[in-house]
Amino acid sequence: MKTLFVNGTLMRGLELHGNLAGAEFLGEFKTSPRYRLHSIDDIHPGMFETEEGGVAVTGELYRMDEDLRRRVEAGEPPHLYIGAVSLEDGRVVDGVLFPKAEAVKHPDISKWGDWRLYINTKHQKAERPMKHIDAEPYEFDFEPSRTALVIIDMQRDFLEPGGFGEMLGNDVSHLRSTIEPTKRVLDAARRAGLLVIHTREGHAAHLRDLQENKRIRGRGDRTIGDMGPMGRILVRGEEGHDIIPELYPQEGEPVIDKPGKDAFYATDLEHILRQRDIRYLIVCGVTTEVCVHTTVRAANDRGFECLVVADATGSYFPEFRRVGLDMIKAQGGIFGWVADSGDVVKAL
Ligand code: C5J
Repeated sequence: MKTLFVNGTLMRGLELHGNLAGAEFLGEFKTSPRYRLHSIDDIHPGMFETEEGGVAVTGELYRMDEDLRRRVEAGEPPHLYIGAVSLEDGRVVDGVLFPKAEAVKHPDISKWGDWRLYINTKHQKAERPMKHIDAEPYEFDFEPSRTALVIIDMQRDFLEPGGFGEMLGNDVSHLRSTIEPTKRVLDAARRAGLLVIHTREGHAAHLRDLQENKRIRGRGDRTIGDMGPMGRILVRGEEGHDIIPELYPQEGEPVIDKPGKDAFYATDLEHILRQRDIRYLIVCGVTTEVCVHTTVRAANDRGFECLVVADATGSYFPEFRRVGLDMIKAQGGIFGWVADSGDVVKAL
């Protein structure tokens, strides 16, 4: 089933909506005020996204099956831009918009007769070209607008000299070599407008979200919640728990605080991805065989197509990194794809 937003209200039952016959009316909705109505005396309202100003556009939401949606779209004018549209209730849906450039060329869109705006969850191939990354076991095809970069646990305690990881006797240089490639992928993703998500492994200060098995595992002198070299170990808000400065999240980039290895477990990661209709994940981070692997496996079972960036993931045990990557791409990509950062950046 697809959800479709029809620009303009109170049109139900009118001839204008003939091709919506059979769709289920869900109610009236408004866009967040970032759109400008483009119309001649508001008789034929269309809209395009604006940088500033703009208004909330009211419309009706319909649910329909794939066949009906195809029929509705077949009846629409060509050259419509498909892009993300924000609704007032916080959802972002993909939409068919009147492109600004076209709006300038065609000040009178009434030449298209009973033109109207649809916002729906369908993606028009011509307007959303697939991109390709040279990857293993074979080319990774993805739609940039449905792709998120997920950077796993690039936290000070894991990566920095003097942190918890090093305190346990690990050689952090194996993880630090991933910083530069990850930064290049991050910069490219930001430039390409991808959704960027960061995760951090850790627990609330009260530790009520810390499973006992995790707390006692390893039988070390110090464990999660105890004082470590950079504050309480793996506790949110402590210095060591935070993301390294080189890859620090920008405003608006979700940071997922996860109590487990799997970034989907006890977090709103899946909700955030579904809300943006994300289907493809480009994954960087540490450590390859623990949080990266666990998250990629969980994502794969949820239907996401995952590509792990080989030189942007690391382990304290280089052998585990190598085998971890082999396991992802084995058997025709049983968990996903593997590519180098250079190829990812080139494609983005
Ligand atoms: C992560 C860990 N992030 N190795 N954690 O992999 O405990």
